[in-house]
Amino acid sequence: MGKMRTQSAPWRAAVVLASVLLVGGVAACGNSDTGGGGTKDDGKITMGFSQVGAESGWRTANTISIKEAATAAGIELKFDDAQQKQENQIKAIRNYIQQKVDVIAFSPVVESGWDTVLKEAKDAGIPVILTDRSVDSADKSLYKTFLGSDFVKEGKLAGEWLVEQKKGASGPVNIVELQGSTGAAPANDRKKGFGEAIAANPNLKVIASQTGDFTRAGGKQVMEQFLKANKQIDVLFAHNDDMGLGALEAITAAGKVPGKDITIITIDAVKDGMQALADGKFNFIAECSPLLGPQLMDLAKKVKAGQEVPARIETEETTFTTEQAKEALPNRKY
Ligand code: GYE
Repeated sequence: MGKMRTQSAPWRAAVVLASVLLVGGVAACGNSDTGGGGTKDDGKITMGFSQVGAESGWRTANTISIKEAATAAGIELKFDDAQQKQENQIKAIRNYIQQKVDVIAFSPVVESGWDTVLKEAKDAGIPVILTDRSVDSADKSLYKTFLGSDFVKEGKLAGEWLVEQKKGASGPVNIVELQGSTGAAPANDRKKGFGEAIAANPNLKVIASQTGDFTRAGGKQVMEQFLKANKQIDVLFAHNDDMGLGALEAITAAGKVPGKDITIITIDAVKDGMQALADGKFNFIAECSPLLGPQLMDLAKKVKAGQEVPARIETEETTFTTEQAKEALPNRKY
């Protein structure tokens, strides 16, 4: 089916018609059902995907990756942007259940409160794949697999780098933290990992920690407050690049030099973040890859075919210093 994309329009119509007739014939023989929850038997997989929103550069790259990979895999994608609201995601998932899609995939905006709707999907026989973020449901049978990063590890890598940088510090090192969206797995986990790592040096103290909602505007606004309320800020740990980029504006406006007066550590490594790191405005980034599309489509095909998939698939990631960012930037795709 994937090859059809290269056909010209009249040809495409003819091929579609031919395949409808063909599939109709196969369906009449009653052997075209490959499992999954959908009742359609045209052989084509339909995926309903509920995205968090468009809050960051990471999210934009993730959405592009998913849409491109669906096209490449010949999977029909129904896509919904939840604008960072759980209620919108629940609504989208219920729509997908009603439409009897073959697979539902989503990136949960927050960790909690999914059991009811996931149970509805399960009862309808529609498999669910979690991508990017997980849920805290105790019942693991509510979803087939979770594809995404280890956020605790990302926070830990950020903290460990700081511990190493400040190992000679004799006095207190004042850290402010820009958290991701309240209740989101990457916000909870990055905070945890970072906190655990910096506990190695009692001089390192988080003096203020607040959500900036993973957005540039949020990062800027909260950093302004931090700067007003705290005389001495030595380090900023932002849970993503976008909040760090927003904070740069607040820091510069306050007459401080980012990357020098205040050490800045972020997570993601999207292009704008990597540029700031290469320019010496950021000092360290722990990578979080948004390019989950191809793996997700692969999993959807396996799940639909009734194959076993691992319960957890972790994204491979690295970290970047200024020197490493300079090297990596020219080939950075997103
Ligand atoms: O780090 C942030 C985005 O869930 C890993 O969400 C994702 C996070 C990412 O808004 O930039």
